[in-house]
Amino acid sequence: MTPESDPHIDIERLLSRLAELSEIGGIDETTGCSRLAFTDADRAGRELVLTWMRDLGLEVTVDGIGNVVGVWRPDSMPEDARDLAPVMTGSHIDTVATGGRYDGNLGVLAGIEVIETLATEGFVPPRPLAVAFFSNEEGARFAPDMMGSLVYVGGMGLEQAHNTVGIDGATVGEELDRIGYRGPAPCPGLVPHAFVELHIEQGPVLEEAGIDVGVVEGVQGISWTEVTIEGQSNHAGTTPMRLRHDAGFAAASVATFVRSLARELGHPQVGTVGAIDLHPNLVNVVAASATLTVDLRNTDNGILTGAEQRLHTHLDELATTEGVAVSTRSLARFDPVVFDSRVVDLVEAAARSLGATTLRMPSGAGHDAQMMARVCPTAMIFTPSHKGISHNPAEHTDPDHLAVGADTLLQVMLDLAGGGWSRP
Ligand code: HGY
Ligand code: MN
Ligand code: MN
Repeated sequence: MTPESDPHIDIERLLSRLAELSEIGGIDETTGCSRLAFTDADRAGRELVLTWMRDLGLEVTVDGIGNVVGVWRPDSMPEDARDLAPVMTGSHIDTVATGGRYDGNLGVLAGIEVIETLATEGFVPPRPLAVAFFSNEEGARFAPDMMGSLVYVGGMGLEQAHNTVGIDGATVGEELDRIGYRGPAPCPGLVPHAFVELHIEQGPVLEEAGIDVGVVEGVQGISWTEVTIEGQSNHAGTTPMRLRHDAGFAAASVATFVRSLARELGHPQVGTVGAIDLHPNLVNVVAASATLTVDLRNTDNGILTGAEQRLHTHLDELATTEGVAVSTRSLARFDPVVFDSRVVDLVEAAARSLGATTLRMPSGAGHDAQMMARVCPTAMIFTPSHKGISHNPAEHTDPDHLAVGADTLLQVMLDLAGGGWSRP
């Protein structure tokens, strides 16, 4: 059931907040921003979004890893409804170092916008609504990704999360204390009645197909591995090729192997070597050591597992042929996730009721929704990404697509909350 009139979000207010938030950690001459998890920029972004949540009258809680949940229980909500599990939306406001203004931020600000629209128009939901931002979704500074929502659903213990050491040597616990976000709310957190996340697609599918809204049926599997290669530093000019144990060459060979493996397995397999650190990283020294990361993903867990095994076989062969020592550490491993078909159907119906074209699809990127799916009925809504660009300051989505995505979110939240809406 939906209320007598169909409310619509205020796109100008949403655009204005997206712009204002993206100025925190803003990247010069772009619309992008850099707010790695638990940095000062992340703290500043949190403060701004919390201000919007509190101004809206949400009951805000902060948990032991800094996840923030704002629950809307309007004063006129009947007593027996106030303690019902909320319909929750949300995403993340931490970004990668070359972040765009929409990745994660859209889902959080659209959630605030939906509640503000309903509150302004005097709607009283039959159960509470909530909007959350989860800590460290990107995992770029502290692996794994989706760490905050993983802790929220009980998939990782708080102590293990707090002891996680980042790429710069700091720990999550130290940084949470430094920015003042080790909160008192318990983990695992409040289990919602249902969860729905609005997010940009971050790929080319919707725009190439000319589709307005992605109806996300699930998330592909993710495998992150840190590879450490110990060779022997030596003189670049005097050391014959036959005597080298070159960690730099070995690292480069892993990168080319990952690319050829992805090509051989074919779509949707993807493989990325995103970080390579050489030591001593000098022009005239054969590299002594290398540390690199390998990101493998596939919608099919069997193929993904096979790709991981092929990687390890390549590393073993490399150790023998190059005479280097190779060690690995898993940074993240999440199986593919299938969303609740009832919520997926609601997303499709809601978008179409607004006149949007829709396409059912998997998510290539990881999202907090894949963790929330462990505890409640969950699905996602995608909006197109211009030229499929993301994790890049040039990330862009047209306002019309943002508006229909947010209105779809509003409609799905109305539907998930069930009938019995009232207006005093
Ligand atoms: O890595 C991901 O898919 C997400 O951006 N955390
Ligand atoms: Mn994201
Ligand atoms: Mn991201």
